[in-house]
Amino acid sequence: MTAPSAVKAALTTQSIETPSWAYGNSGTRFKVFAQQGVPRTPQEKLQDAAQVHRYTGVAPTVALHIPWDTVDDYADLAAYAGDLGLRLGAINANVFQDDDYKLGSVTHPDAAVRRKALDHLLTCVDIMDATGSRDLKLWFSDGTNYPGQDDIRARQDRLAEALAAVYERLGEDQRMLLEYKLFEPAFYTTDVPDWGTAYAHCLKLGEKAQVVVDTGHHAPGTNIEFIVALLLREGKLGGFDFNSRFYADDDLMVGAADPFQLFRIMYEVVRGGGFTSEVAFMLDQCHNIEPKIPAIIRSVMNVQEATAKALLVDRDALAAAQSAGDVLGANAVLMDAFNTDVRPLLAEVRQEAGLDADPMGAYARSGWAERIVTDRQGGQQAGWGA
Ligand code: LRH
Ligand code: MN
Ligand code: MN
Repeated sequence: MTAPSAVKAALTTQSIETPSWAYGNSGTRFKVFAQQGVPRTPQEKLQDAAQVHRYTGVAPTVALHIPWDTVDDYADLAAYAGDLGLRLGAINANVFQDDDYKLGSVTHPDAAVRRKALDHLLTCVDIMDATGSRDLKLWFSDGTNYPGQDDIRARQDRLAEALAAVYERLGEDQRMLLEYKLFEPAFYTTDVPDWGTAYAHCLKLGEKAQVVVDTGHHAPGTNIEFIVALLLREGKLGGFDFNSRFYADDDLMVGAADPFQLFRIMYEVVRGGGFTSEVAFMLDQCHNIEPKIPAIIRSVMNVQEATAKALLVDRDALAAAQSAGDVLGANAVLMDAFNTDVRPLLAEVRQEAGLDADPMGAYARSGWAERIVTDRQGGQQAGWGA
């Protein structure tokens, strides 16, 4: 096993970005269940995010979604975040919630709609300039529902054109992260359905274009850790949208459905040298039926637990077993780390950082949940069906 002190030191360098939309009400196409005390403004979402950071110590940045988090002055919002001990993180563009986008956004057959979508993406880069955000996260719902509906190849050409225009606009220290998703809302073709498509576009664009892996965006059974290993090898893994799923894009708490998969992913991150600020560890989740702030705290802890286990893997012993062709021995090295209870180690890491050993309990005792129920009447929806 790797020495606990080295694991602890590495853990203190990890940060996990929480998404503004996870703090608001959300649901499925069938029903959005309103919860009491949810934020009414982007500022109140930041207040809640500050609670997550306060009790975990590792969630200092918050991703915004535009236009869900529209404000008049983004520099002001960044300053507000700063006062709360936070920074604004990735800017998520939204070109999927306007009637004009029925047949697509940047791949739409009508040039006027494509222009409107591109203008939004460029506005998002303006916002990044104001907030100091490094990353623009691009996910396109674009695709078709019926064979023959549109020209698959032409849509790739339109996509490439828009991506190139956004890439040109990026500043020196800014990046664009291209997110793929197999299906939904398009059910026949999706224009960026998989890592290969995202990778091909990013490769052409250049170093500032990177692929983002949303763990809920694959076909069931896909070996996500393989994708992670490959993208890291190619220097093209920009980050993660973490969540977990049983069926499709369920957006459940990361590590809830399959903690072993999360461990396998984090092991490839550690193995591939991706445990750096170059790989953004972001959550992309919705808490439809559970209280939101504790769910996000739990999610952050789940990522930390998987990371701690991945760091514990005895890589020398693993390499020795692998080169000796010792199949069972190699597997045992990995499983030993996965089966280690890392909760005491993480409790120590927290205490050494001056935090409560038990973030869930500390938050529950803080009274914040009761306070927001009293203070915030008429909470806002996260974005879906708003
Ligand atoms: C698409 C997606 C993408 C969006 C978010 C709200 O399914 O994962 O990241 O920005 O959901
Ligand atoms: Mn996502
Ligand atoms: Mn998704």
